[in-house]
Amino acid sequence: MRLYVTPASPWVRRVRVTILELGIEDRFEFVQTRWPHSWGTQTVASLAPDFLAATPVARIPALVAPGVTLTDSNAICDYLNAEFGAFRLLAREGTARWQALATIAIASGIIEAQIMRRAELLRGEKERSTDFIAKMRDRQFRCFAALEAHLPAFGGTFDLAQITTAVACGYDEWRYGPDWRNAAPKLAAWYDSVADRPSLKATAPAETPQH
Ligand SMILES: N[C@@H](CCC(=O)N[C@@H](CS)C(=O)NCC(=O)O)C(=O)O
Repeated sequence: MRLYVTPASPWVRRVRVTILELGIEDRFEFVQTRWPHSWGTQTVASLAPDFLAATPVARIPALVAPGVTLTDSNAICDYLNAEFGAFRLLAREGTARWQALATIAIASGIIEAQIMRRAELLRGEKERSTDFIAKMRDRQFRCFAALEAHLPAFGGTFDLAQITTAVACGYDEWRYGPDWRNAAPKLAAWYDSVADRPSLKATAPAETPQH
């Protein structure tokens, strides 16, 4: 299978952590993508043809697997969990599934806000909207605080709900610093308790190579 990646993307990271937690990394070719800083507001003309053939959405992650090509980390994680994980990282049905999806939706809301804020920050100082940046930061902190109520439901398996939550925490720490911890001190303590997992260590965020 071929997975299009970059180490800066939290959406990619949740897929890469899922792959490592399932122990199936030897089945993948990881293809590094390159993005100019203008990606947030302009069509990137230099994307490789094989990447565009895999995903007309032109976003990472994208997975080319036997018989199916998937764009979007949710679909990819769903696929990996079903095909290679026997539903170990996300229940196939029932209350456990809906509880996990409730957590994933909030953690994903954080990641969306983080990326939109990043795209806005990459615009010139005169073009960027400080209101929009503040709105995204408020959303991040509100969702981090809300996730504290989900902690009691976290079980012994580092599943997709925990993976997505940890990735959201890790991205905020890397890109925006430790402020998120003030919004959610109990969540920060949980994050510190899982941050040394090999799957998280091996996928620590780093800047995307540019053209
Ligand atoms: N909902 C998608 C979001 C993917 C996404 O936005 N990826 C970003 C990188 S973090 C991207 O490729 N952005 C390029 C662009 O928007 O042009 C997912 O879960 O995979």
